[in-house]
Amino acid sequence: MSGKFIVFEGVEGSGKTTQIGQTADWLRINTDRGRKIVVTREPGGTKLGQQIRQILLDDLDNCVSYRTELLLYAADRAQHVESLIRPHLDRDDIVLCDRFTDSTIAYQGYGRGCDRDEIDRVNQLATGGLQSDLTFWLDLDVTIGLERVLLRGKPDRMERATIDFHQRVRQGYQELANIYPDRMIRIDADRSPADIQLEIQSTLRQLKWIDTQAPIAET
Ligand code: T5A
Repeated sequence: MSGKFIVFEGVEGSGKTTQIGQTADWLRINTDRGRKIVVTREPGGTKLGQQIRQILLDDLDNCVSYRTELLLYAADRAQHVESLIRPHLDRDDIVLCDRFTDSTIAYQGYGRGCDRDEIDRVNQLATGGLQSDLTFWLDLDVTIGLERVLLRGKPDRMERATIDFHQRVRQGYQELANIYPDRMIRIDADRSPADIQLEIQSTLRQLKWIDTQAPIAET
């Protein structure tokens, strides 16, 4: 396996989707020619995952127990890793993923209070030990993120959780960033999308597997 796996994490509305799109466009121009850039997400990166995503997010009447929720995210991930992420990494592609295992630790662990050892075991089972090469944590005050999400329309099942829940999730990310400073990079997400993108590009330019001659794109 020689590809690279870059994950974007953060609370609701922190701008992950926006930044992944811009990063993919920039990488397509600025990495070695012929290197494929793949954009995917959790939950819902595969056909089966889209059905799991519907159960987890859209069905507001469905009372999902916390342990069931943990296992559904893990089932989505197992399918995603095996059928999409690993095959692309094996082909030397760069995979950009909206959320991965840290989301489970932050949301089901810190947010819901599920047991951390149980989460680690479930994550290990789902990923076979795959970890990101780099994770951008877009850090944002949860109230700002939720306001952005509400402006967009009706909140989903997770977005409807209490502010306390979302604050615990953010705290979870903070603790993960403290524990894994080499793999997890905090990005202040309370700035314009253009400024955030410049910092992401600047970080990627310092990595050996990006063509460092490439200029930072004007955004
Ligand atoms: N989950 C997921 C778990 O509980 N456990 C798990 O293991 C996993 C994998 C996923 C949900 O599942 C949970 C977490 C989530 O609750 P989702 O719909 O994929 O659901 O939710 P998010 O990943 O949070 O995606 P969102 O689309 O809600 O947020 P993004 O992608 O972070 O933000 P984005 O880019 O869509 O932007 C949101 C809005 O803000 C604007 C955008 O234009 C958009 O309108 N915006 C900005 N506005 C001002 N300044 C900026 N810098 C902005 N950047 C974007």
